[in-house]
Amino acid sequence: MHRMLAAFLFALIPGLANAADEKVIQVYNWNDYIAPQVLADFEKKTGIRVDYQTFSTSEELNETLASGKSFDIVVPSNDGLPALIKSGTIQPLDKSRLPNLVHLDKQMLNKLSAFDPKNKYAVPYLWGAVGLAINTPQAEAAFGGPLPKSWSVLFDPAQSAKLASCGISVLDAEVEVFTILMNYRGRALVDSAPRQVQTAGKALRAVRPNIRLVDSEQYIPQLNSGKLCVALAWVGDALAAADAGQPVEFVVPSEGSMMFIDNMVIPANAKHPELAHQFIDYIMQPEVAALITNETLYPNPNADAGPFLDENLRNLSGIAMDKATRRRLSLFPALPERVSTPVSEQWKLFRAEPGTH
Ligand code: N2P
Repeated sequence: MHRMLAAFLFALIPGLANAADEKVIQVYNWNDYIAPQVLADFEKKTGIRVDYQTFSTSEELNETLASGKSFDIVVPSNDGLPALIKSGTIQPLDKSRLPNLVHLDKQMLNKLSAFDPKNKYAVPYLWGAVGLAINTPQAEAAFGGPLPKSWSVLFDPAQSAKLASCGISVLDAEVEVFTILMNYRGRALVDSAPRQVQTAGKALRAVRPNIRLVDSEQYIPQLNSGKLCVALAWVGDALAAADAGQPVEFVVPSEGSMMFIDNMVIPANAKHPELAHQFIDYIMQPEVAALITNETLYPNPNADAGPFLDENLRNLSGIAMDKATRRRLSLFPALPERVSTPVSEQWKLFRAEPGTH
Protein backbone atom coordinates (compact mmCIF):
# COMPACT_ATOMS: atom_id res chain seq x y z
CA MET A 1 0.00 0.00 0.00
CA HIS A 2 2.76 2.38 1.01
CA ARG A 3 4.77 1.62 -2.07
CA MET A 4 1.78 2.36 -4.26
CA LEU A 5 1.24 5.61 -2.47
CA ALA A 6 4.89 6.59 -3.00
CA ALA A 7 4.74 5.69 -6.69
CA PHE A 8 1.60 7.73 -7.00
CA LEU A 9 3.20 10.73 -5.29
CA PHE A 10 6.38 10.53 -7.38
CA ALA A 11 4.30 10.38 -10.54
CA LEU A 12 2.36 13.38 -9.38
CA ILE A 13 5.35 15.47 -8.28
CA PRO A 14 8.39 14.67 -10.47
CA GLY A 15 10.60 16.87 -8.30
CA LEU A 16 10.21 14.43 -5.42
CA ALA A 17 11.63 11.55 -7.42
CA ASN A 18 14.61 13.72 -8.40
CA ALA A 19 15.23 14.79 -4.83
CA ALA A 20 15.28 11.14 -3.79
CA ASP A 21 18.13 10.19 -6.09
CA GLU A 22 19.87 13.54 -6.35
CA LYS A 23 23.64 13.16 -6.35
CA VAL A 24 25.47 15.46 -3.97
CA ILE A 25 29.14 15.80 -3.02
CA GLN A 26 30.51 17.61 -0.02
CA VAL A 27 33.54 19.75 -0.84
CA TYR A 28 35.58 21.48 1.86
CA ASN A 29 38.05 24.06 0.56
CA TRP A 30 39.94 27.19 1.63
CA ASN A 31 38.07 30.50 1.62
CA ASP A 32 38.32 32.56 -1.59
CA TYR A 33 39.77 29.61 -3.49
CA ILE A 34 37.32 28.74 -6.28
CA ALA A 35 35.57 30.30 -9.27
CA PRO A 36 31.84 29.98 -8.48
CA GLN A 37 31.24 29.49 -12.20
CA VAL A 38 33.25 26.27 -12.09
CA LEU A 39 30.92 24.79 -9.48
CA ALA A 40 27.85 25.91 -11.43
CA ASP A 41 29.22 24.43 -14.68
CA PHE A 42 30.13 21.16 -12.97
CA GLU A 43 26.61 20.86 -11.54
CA LYS A 44 25.06 21.59 -14.91
CA LYS A 45 27.25 19.17 -16.85
CA THR A 46 27.21 16.26 -14.41
CA GLY A 47 23.94 16.66 -12.51
CA ILE A 48 25.96 16.34 -9.30
CA ARG A 49 25.18 19.05 -6.76
CA VAL A 50 28.14 20.49 -4.85
CA ASP A 51 27.63 21.21 -1.19
CA TYR A 52 30.55 23.62 -0.82
CA GLN A 53 31.98 24.68 2.53
CA THR A 54 35.13 26.55 3.46
CA PHE A 55 37.79 26.76 6.16
CA SER A 56 40.44 29.42 6.66
CA THR A 57 43.22 27.63 8.57
CA SER A 58 44.96 24.25 8.35
CA GLU A 59 44.10 23.72 12.02
CA GLU A 60 40.39 24.21 11.26
CA LEU A 61 40.62 21.63 8.48
CA ASN A 62 42.41 19.14 10.73
CA GLU A 63 39.95 19.61 13.58
CA THR A 64 36.96 19.15 11.30
CA LEU A 65 38.45 15.98 9.84
CA ALA A 66 39.30 14.67 13.32
CA SER A 67 35.69 15.28 14.41
CA GLY A 68 34.67 12.53 11.99
CA LYS A 69 32.54 14.75 9.78
CA SER A 70 32.45 13.29 6.30
CA PHE A 71 33.48 15.09 3.11
CA ASP A 72 34.06 13.81 -0.42
CA ILE A 73 36.86 16.26 -1.19
CA VAL A 74 39.10 18.31 1.08
CA VAL A 75 42.09 20.50 0.18
CA PRO A 76 45.07 20.17 2.58
CA SER A 77 48.46 21.78 1.97
CA ASN A 78 51.47 19.66 1.05
CA ASP A 79 52.99 19.73 4.54
CA GLY A 80 49.81 18.24 6.02
CA LEU A 81 49.74 15.24 3.68
CA PRO A 82 52.14 12.84 5.45
CA ALA A 83 50.11 12.89 8.68
CA LEU A 84 46.78 12.46 6.85
CA ILE A 85 48.19 9.49 4.94
CA LYS A 86 49.77 7.92 8.02
CA SER A 87 46.61 8.21 10.11
CA GLY A 88 44.49 6.69 7.34
CA THR A 89 42.34 9.84 7.16
CA ILE A 90 42.50 9.95 3.36
CA GLN A 91 42.22 7.21 0.74
CA PRO A 92 44.40 6.35 -2.26
CA LEU A 93 43.11 7.66 -5.59
CA ASP A 94 41.93 5.42 -8.40
CA LYS A 95 44.00 6.90 -11.21
CA SER A 96 42.03 5.00 -13.86
CA ARG A 97 39.22 7.45 -13.05
CA LEU A 98 41.48 10.47 -13.54
CA PRO A 99 42.41 10.65 -17.25
CA ASN A 100 43.06 14.40 -17.00
CA LEU A 101 46.11 13.71 -14.83
CA VAL A 102 48.09 13.94 -18.08
CA HIS A 103 47.73 17.74 -17.93
CA LEU A 104 49.58 18.17 -14.66
CA ASP A 105 53.05 19.64 -14.47
CA LYS A 106 55.54 16.82 -13.92
CA GLN A 107 57.90 18.94 -11.83
CA MET A 108 55.07 19.87 -9.50
CA LEU A 109 54.08 16.21 -9.08
CA ASN A 110 57.67 15.37 -8.45
CA LYS A 111 57.96 17.99 -5.69
CA LEU A 112 54.76 16.73 -4.18
CA SER A 113 55.94 13.13 -4.15
CA ALA A 114 58.22 14.03 -1.21
CA PHE A 115 55.01 14.31 0.84
CA ASP A 116 52.84 11.79 -1.00
CA PRO A 117 55.11 9.04 -2.36
CA LYS A 118 54.24 8.13 -5.98
CA ASN A 119 51.43 10.74 -5.90
CA LYS A 120 49.05 8.11 -4.64
CA TYR A 121 46.70 10.25 -2.55
CA ALA A 122 46.78 13.83 -3.72
CA VAL A 123 46.17 15.86 -6.86
CA PRO A 124 47.62 19.39 -6.74
CA TYR A 125 44.93 22.06 -7.01
CA LEU A 126 46.56 25.50 -6.66
CA TRP A 127 49.89 26.62 -5.27
CA GLY A 128 51.61 29.85 -4.42
CA ALA A 129 54.04 31.86 -2.43
CA VAL A 130 53.80 33.55 0.91
CA GLY A 131 54.95 37.15 0.85
CA LEU A 132 54.09 40.69 1.84
CA ALA A 133 51.14 42.59 0.41
CA ILE A 134 52.16 46.21 0.63
CA ASN A 135 49.93 49.19 -0.01
CA THR A 136 52.91 51.26 -1.10
CA PRO A 137 51.65 54.86 -0.78
CA GLN A 138 50.12 54.25 2.65
CA ALA A 139 53.06 52.20 3.92
CA GLU A 140 55.66 54.70 2.71
CA ALA A 141 53.78 57.59 4.27
CA ALA A 142 53.67 55.82 7.63
CA PHE A 143 57.24 54.53 7.38
CA GLY A 144 58.69 57.83 6.22
CA GLY A 145 60.16 56.53 2.95
CA PRO A 146 60.58 53.33 0.94
CA LEU A 147 60.30 50.07 2.87
CA PRO A 148 63.17 47.58 2.89
CA LYS A 149 62.22 44.46 0.91
CA SER A 150 62.67 42.47 4.09
CA TRP A 151 60.67 40.55 6.66
CA SER A 152 62.07 43.11 9.09
CA VAL A 153 59.04 45.32 8.36
CA LEU A 154 57.05 42.77 10.38
CA PHE A 155 59.57 41.28 12.79
CA ASP A 156 61.73 44.27 13.72
CA PRO A 157 59.76 46.00 16.50
CA ALA A 158 61.01 49.47 15.56
CA GLN A 159 59.97 49.03 11.92
CA SER A 160 56.59 47.46 12.57
CA ALA A 161 55.87 50.17 15.17
CA LYS A 162 56.13 52.77 12.41
CA LEU A 163 53.66 50.84 10.24
CA ALA A 164 51.22 50.00 13.02
CA SER A 165 49.15 53.12 12.40
CA CYS A 166 48.27 52.18 8.80
CA GLY A 167 47.44 48.57 9.69
CA ILE A 168 49.50 45.36 9.73
CA SER A 169 48.01 41.90 9.45
CA VAL A 170 49.49 38.42 9.58
CA LEU A 171 47.97 35.16 8.40
CA ASP A 172 46.34 32.94 10.98
CA ALA A 173 48.78 30.23 9.94
CA GLU A 174 51.20 29.15 12.63
CA VAL A 175 53.43 27.08 10.36
CA GLU A 176 53.73 29.91 7.85
CA VAL A 177 54.53 32.53 10.44
CA PHE A 178 57.01 30.44 12.43
CA THR A 179 58.80 29.10 9.36
CA ILE A 180 59.31 32.60 8.02
CA LEU A 181 60.25 34.01 11.40
CA MET A 182 62.83 31.26 11.94
CA ASN A 183 64.29 31.79 8.47
CA TYR A 184 64.55 35.49 9.24
CA ARG A 185 66.41 34.55 12.43
CA GLY A 186 68.77 32.40 10.36
CA ARG A 187 67.42 28.93 11.21
CA ALA A 188 65.23 26.25 9.70
CA LEU A 189 62.10 25.68 11.79
CA VAL A 190 62.10 21.97 11.01
CA ASP A 191 65.51 21.56 12.70
CA SER A 192 64.76 23.82 15.67
CA ALA A 193 64.72 22.70 19.27
CA PRO A 194 61.68 23.57 21.44
CA ARG A 195 63.78 26.18 23.27
CA GLN A 196 64.54 27.98 20.02
CA VAL A 197 60.85 27.95 19.10
CA GLN A 198 60.10 29.46 22.51
CA THR A 199 62.67 32.21 22.02
CA ALA A 200 61.23 33.00 18.59
CA GLY A 201 57.74 33.01 20.12
CA LYS A 202 58.89 35.62 22.59
CA ALA A 203 60.21 37.80 19.76
CA LEU A 204 56.90 37.41 17.95
CA ARG A 205 54.93 38.45 21.03
CA ALA A 206 57.09 41.56 21.22
CA VAL A 207 55.64 42.78 17.90
CA ARG A 208 52.04 41.73 18.68
CA PRO A 209 51.11 45.27 19.82
CA ASN A 210 51.98 46.51 16.31
CA ILE A 211 49.66 44.04 14.57
CA ARG A 212 46.03 44.85 13.96
CA LEU A 213 44.75 41.57 12.60
CA VAL A 214 45.72 37.89 12.82
CA ASP A 215 43.45 36.39 10.22
CA SER A 216 43.39 34.65 6.82
CA GLU A 217 39.91 35.59 5.68
CA GLN A 218 38.93 39.07 6.85
CA TYR A 219 42.25 40.45 5.70
CA ILE A 220 41.15 40.04 2.08
CA PRO A 221 38.28 42.60 2.12
CA GLN A 222 40.35 44.84 4.39
CA LEU A 223 43.29 44.88 1.98
CA ASN A 224 40.86 45.36 -0.89
CA SER A 225 39.42 48.46 0.72
CA GLY A 226 42.72 50.04 1.77
CA LYS A 227 42.32 49.35 5.49
CA LEU A 228 45.66 47.53 5.82
CA CYS A 229 49.04 48.69 4.54
CA VAL A 230 51.22 45.62 5.21
CA ALA A 231 49.98 42.04 5.28
CA LEU A 232 51.71 38.73 5.51
CA ALA A 233 49.74 37.24 2.64
CA TRP A 234 49.21 34.34 0.28
CA VAL A 235 49.86 35.50 -3.25
CA GLY A 236 46.33 35.39 -4.70
CA ASP A 237 44.86 37.33 -1.80
CA ALA A 238 47.47 40.05 -2.30
CA LEU A 239 46.90 40.19 -6.06
CA ALA A 240 43.14 40.42 -5.44
CA ALA A 241 43.68 43.74 -3.66
CA ALA A 242 45.54 45.09 -6.69
CA ASP A 243 42.71 43.77 -8.84
CA ALA A 244 40.27 45.66 -6.64
CA GLY A 245 42.10 48.86 -7.53
CA GLN A 246 44.38 49.27 -4.50
CA PRO A 247 48.04 50.22 -5.05
CA VAL A 248 49.04 46.91 -3.46
CA GLU A 249 52.20 45.06 -4.47
CA PHE A 250 53.09 41.45 -3.70
CA VAL A 251 56.68 41.28 -2.51
CA VAL A 252 58.82 38.21 -1.86
CA PRO A 253 61.39 39.64 0.60
CA SER A 254 65.06 39.32 -0.21
CA GLU A 255 65.66 36.78 2.60
CA GLY A 256 63.40 34.42 0.63
CA SER A 257 60.08 32.83 1.43
CA MET A 258 58.03 29.70 1.26
CA MET A 259 55.60 28.15 -1.16
CA PHE A 260 52.74 25.75 -0.61
CA ILE A 261 50.94 23.28 -2.84
CA ASP A 262 47.29 22.70 -1.90
CA ASN A 263 45.75 19.41 -2.96
CA MET A 264 42.47 17.70 -3.66
CA VAL A 265 42.21 14.51 -1.60
CA ILE A 266 39.39 12.10 -0.78
CA PRO A 267 38.85 11.36 2.92
CA ALA A 268 38.61 7.70 3.92
CA ASN A 269 35.06 8.31 5.17
CA ALA A 270 33.83 9.98 1.96
CA LYS A 271 30.28 8.93 1.12
CA HIS A 272 30.74 9.27 -2.66
CA PRO A 273 34.32 8.46 -3.68
CA GLU A 274 33.31 7.82 -7.33
CA LEU A 275 31.70 11.24 -7.61
CA ALA A 276 34.72 12.77 -5.87
CA HIS A 277 36.96 11.31 -8.60
CA GLN A 278 34.63 12.85 -11.18
CA PHE A 279 35.01 16.24 -9.49
CA ILE A 280 38.81 16.00 -9.35
CA ASP A 281 39.00 14.99 -12.99
CA TYR A 282 36.71 17.87 -13.96
CA ILE A 283 38.98 20.39 -12.20
CA MET A 284 42.05 19.05 -14.03
CA GLN A 285 40.74 20.13 -17.43
CA PRO A 286 43.02 22.95 -18.63
CA GLU A 287 40.13 25.38 -19.28
CA VAL A 288 38.69 24.76 -15.84
CA ALA A 289 42.04 25.14 -14.06
CA ALA A 290 42.53 28.43 -15.93
CA LEU A 291 39.09 29.69 -14.89
CA ILE A 292 40.01 29.04 -11.26
CA THR A 293 43.32 30.90 -11.59
CA ASN A 294 41.65 33.79 -13.44
CA GLU A 295 39.24 34.17 -10.53
CA THR A 296 41.43 33.40 -7.49
CA LEU A 297 44.75 34.76 -8.81
CA TYR A 298 46.58 31.67 -7.54
CA PRO A 299 48.79 29.74 -9.98
CA ASN A 300 47.63 26.23 -10.88
CA PRO A 301 49.74 23.13 -11.55
CA ASN A 302 48.14 22.46 -14.95
CA ALA A 303 50.80 22.46 -17.67
CA ASP A 304 48.20 22.99 -20.42
CA ALA A 305 46.18 25.81 -18.84
CA GLY A 306 48.44 28.68 -20.03
CA PRO A 307 46.55 29.51 -23.24
CA PHE A 308 43.29 29.86 -21.28
CA LEU A 309 44.65 32.31 -18.72
CA ASP A 310 43.57 35.94 -18.84
CA GLU A 311 46.07 37.88 -20.91
CA ASN A 312 47.05 40.19 -18.05
CA LEU A 313 47.87 37.25 -15.75
CA ARG A 314 50.37 35.62 -18.02
CA ASN A 315 53.15 38.00 -17.00
CA LEU A 316 51.90 38.95 -13.57
CA SER A 317 54.57 38.41 -10.95
CA GLY A 318 53.29 35.94 -8.38
CA ILE A 319 51.46 33.90 -11.00
CA ALA A 320 54.09 33.80 -13.70
CA MET A 321 57.02 33.54 -11.37
CA ASP A 322 60.44 34.54 -12.64
CA LYS A 323 63.33 32.14 -12.04
CA ALA A 324 65.06 34.39 -9.50
CA THR A 325 61.92 34.56 -7.34
CA ARG A 326 61.32 30.83 -7.63
CA ARG A 327 64.83 30.22 -6.40
CA ARG A 328 64.06 32.20 -3.26
CA LEU A 329 61.09 29.94 -2.44
CA SER A 330 61.18 26.60 -0.68
CA LEU A 331 58.31 24.24 -0.12
CA PHE A 332 56.94 24.03 3.42
CA PRO A 333 58.37 20.87 5.00
CA ALA A 334 56.22 18.59 7.17
CA LEU A 335 57.07 19.28 10.80
CA PRO A 336 57.80 16.57 13.36
CA GLU A 337 55.70 16.78 16.54
CA ARG A 338 58.79 17.83 18.49
CA VAL A 339 58.53 21.11 16.53
CA SER A 340 54.81 21.43 15.79
CA THR A 341 53.79 21.12 19.46
CA PRO A 342 55.86 24.08 20.73
CA VAL A 343 54.87 26.06 17.61
CA SER A 344 51.17 25.58 18.46
CA GLU A 345 51.80 26.54 22.08
CA GLN A 346 53.65 29.69 21.09
CA TRP A 347 50.98 30.54 18.56
CA LYS A 348 48.27 30.40 21.23
CA LEU A 349 50.27 32.75 23.42
CA PHE A 350 50.82 35.12 20.52
CA ARG A 351 47.13 35.17 19.59
CA ALA A 352 46.15 35.91 23.17
CA GLU A 353 48.21 39.12 23.33
CA PRO A 354 46.33 42.33 22.55
CA GLY A 355 47.11 44.05 19.23
CA THR A 356 46.49 47.51 17.80
CA HIS A 357 42.98 48.63 16.96
C1 N2P B 1 43.15 31.49 -0.25
C2 N2P B 1 43.72 30.43 0.60
C3 N2P B 1 45.10 30.07 0.26
C4 N2P B 1 45.49 28.78 0.85
N1 N2P B 1 42.43 32.45 0.47
C5 N2P B 1 46.90 28.72 1.29
N2 N2P B 1 47.25 27.41 1.60
